Amino acid sequence: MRIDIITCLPKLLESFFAHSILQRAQQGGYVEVVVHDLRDYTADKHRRVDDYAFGGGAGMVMQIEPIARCIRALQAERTYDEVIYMTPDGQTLNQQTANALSLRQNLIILCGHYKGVDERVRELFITKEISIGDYVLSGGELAACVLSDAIIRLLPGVLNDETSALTDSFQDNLLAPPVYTRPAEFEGHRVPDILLSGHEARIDEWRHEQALERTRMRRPDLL
Ligand code: 6GU
Repeated sequence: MRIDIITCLPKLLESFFAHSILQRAQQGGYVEVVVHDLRDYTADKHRRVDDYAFGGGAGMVMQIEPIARCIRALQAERTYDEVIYMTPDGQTLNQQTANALSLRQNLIILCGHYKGVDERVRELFITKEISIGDYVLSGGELAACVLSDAIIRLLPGVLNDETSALTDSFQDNLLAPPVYTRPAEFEGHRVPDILLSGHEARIDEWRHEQALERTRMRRPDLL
């Protein structure tokens, strides 16, 4: 998989992808993440990417030309399955969307800023608009990191234990069950006996019950 991210804040994204699982996923060849500085695609000598809104009103709008130039340069090199725009008025991200996108080959992610992009960008280039929740961030960069992380960790081979993404919260619309590690007792608080019993089938059953119970208590909307 290849993910191209278009942003006015490339350094912010580069530092995110230079760590942990995301770094290993790239080093292992499971994903190639390429960050593009939108300012490299301006014709303007001041490298401006935004301008005042037609009709007035507060806030700057991201211009179409640099975005068009960047997306077209990428599309001349390869075919993209989706051109995603990160925006609070997009479809709210969930595990199902992350699963579907993890099966794609090439993705472009455009990070919005200021008052958003010129509407014609959406009409001409964007195939999918994604939000990460009902609150407003100052830019789409953090949202692009969230989306990329959710996708990349699903790629086969990226996680050490291949089954671990399958037992995530949300993967079967249930929250994850509680987990424990050593010591078996901490200041009188013991790990549930069943987990020390060695009965694999009963442990699986216990975990499923706990996941159901936790979902019922915390997120009944998922059931
Ligand atoms: Cl994708 N962008 C911004 N700026 N704010 C958000 C968001 C995206 N998702 C939730 N809030």
